[in-house]
Amino acid sequence: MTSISLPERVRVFVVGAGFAGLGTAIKLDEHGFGDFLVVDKGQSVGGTWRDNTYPGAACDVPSQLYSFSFAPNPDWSRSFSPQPEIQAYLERTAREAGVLDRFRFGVTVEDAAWDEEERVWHIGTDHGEVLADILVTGSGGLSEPKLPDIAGIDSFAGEIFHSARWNHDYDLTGKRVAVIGTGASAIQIVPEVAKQAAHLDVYQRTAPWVMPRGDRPYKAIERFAFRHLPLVQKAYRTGIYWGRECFVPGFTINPRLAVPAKKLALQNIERGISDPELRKAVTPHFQIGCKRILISNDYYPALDSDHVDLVTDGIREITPTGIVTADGTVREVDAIVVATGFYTTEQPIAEHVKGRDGRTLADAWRETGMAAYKGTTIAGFPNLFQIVGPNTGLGHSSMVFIIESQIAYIRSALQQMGERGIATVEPTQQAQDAWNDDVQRRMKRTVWSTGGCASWYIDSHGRNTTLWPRTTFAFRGLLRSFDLDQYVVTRRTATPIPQENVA
Ligand code: N01
Repeated sequence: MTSISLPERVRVFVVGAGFAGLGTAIKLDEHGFGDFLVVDKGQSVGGTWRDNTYPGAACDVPSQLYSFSFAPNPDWSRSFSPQPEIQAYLERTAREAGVLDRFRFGVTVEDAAWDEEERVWHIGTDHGEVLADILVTGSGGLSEPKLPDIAGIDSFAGEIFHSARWNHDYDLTGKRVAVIGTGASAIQIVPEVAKQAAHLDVYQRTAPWVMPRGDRPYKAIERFAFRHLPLVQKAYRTGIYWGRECFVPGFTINPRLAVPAKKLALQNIERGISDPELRKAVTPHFQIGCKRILISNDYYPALDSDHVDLVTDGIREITPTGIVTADGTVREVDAIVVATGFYTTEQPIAEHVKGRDGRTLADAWRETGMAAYKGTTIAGFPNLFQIVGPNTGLGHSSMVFIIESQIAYIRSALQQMGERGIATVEPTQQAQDAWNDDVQRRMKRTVWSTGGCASWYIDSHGRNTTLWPRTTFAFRGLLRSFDLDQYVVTRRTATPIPQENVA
């Protein structure tokens, strides 16, 4: 173990140094709450953008929306940013904000338990324990790779790795490669691997909808304007933001509004693929929007290449040398890229966070699935704030907008706690239930529920506990300031404050 020193106690402990943890640190610092610690098991800021380094990794949300509102990036080279640019942006933003002295990298949080008597979080890490009044988790909804439960997967003797744990030491040039999965990661990976591999098999379980990617390099004049005329960049961002919000009714109210998108996606198939059989095999059988809509100009042409095969028969097993499909066909390969996604509805961190009565978040969610108040705070877990918590995900716009809304809510909570001498806040069960009832009521008519697909948005109870079923500005409005009247609070003297006294 290297000698990383952690403070014994901090006011705010933040888990994760991605957009969520970094944004929290910057905003807390700016508002005078400098007594915080951010830890991350990785070696730098960046989170998912640090971990996903696969060839072709890029953002499918426009660059202009994929930055903090308070730290615009004039250096984007394209309208959709490649991963290295996003990572560089996050590293630079962290440096310039002057907060990195309170970050510790290479530190893994092992557990966190609320001590009701002392009213403090005991956070166990692989570098010792830290006490904190407030615990903020920014560990991400897409951080734990999910390996498929395929018979014999452990017996494969060639090279095998997950898309989020790319082995850059392994050269795919001239190899026989299999990619399992056809989600957002796979469709970025396939065209790049196809350029290198001698042969590529793409294992598709469900054909996704793939729209054209309106990506282009920024012109010199645009880049000049972004650097020297900040209002121009702001206007770009605002225009893109509102354009994207116009998609929301197509997801949440009437999927027929998405017909033009479907037409574009069908044209994308026709343009990219010449073989009628292959066109049929990649045409989805569910409503567009039910699963995340993907964007690519080179995925279909890659599939159409002579040395690339799309395999649609289910996988029966993996042997030491290849993959066997349900029809008994054996395809030998040197390497397998597993692009099968992440744990989303059963977040691994939930097993490690223990609330007031010693129950973990996973225990609290076992019966009902993930649930929180405003996607951020959870009954039974005082002074816990979860960024990108239940029902905060988006299909149409930037998660950075959601993250900033949650950070504003947390900051407002800290401010009110300080001003009113409050030691702990915890949402009432009633407030949490009412919030989730409303979310689930709205969810019923969305394309995610009615579109005829199985997706990672839906948990084992059949509930969509990942996505936000309204506009992002509605979310922001609801989290604008901390609504103390929906919380059980205790004063620093340990005497509960009657609700009528805190509103
Ligand atoms: O993962 P996924 P991902 N046998 O879960 C298939 C974000 N992201 O890493 O559709 C065979 O979407 C599975 O098949 P099916 C984005 O939010 C963002 O691609 O379930 N196949 C599917 O095809 C995205 O949604 C960017 O039938 C199996 C694939 O694996 C999220 O990350 C870029 C299987 C998994 O797709 C996750 O994307 C990339 C099995 N046993 C990703 N198990 C941005 O640009 C699963 N599959 C912002």
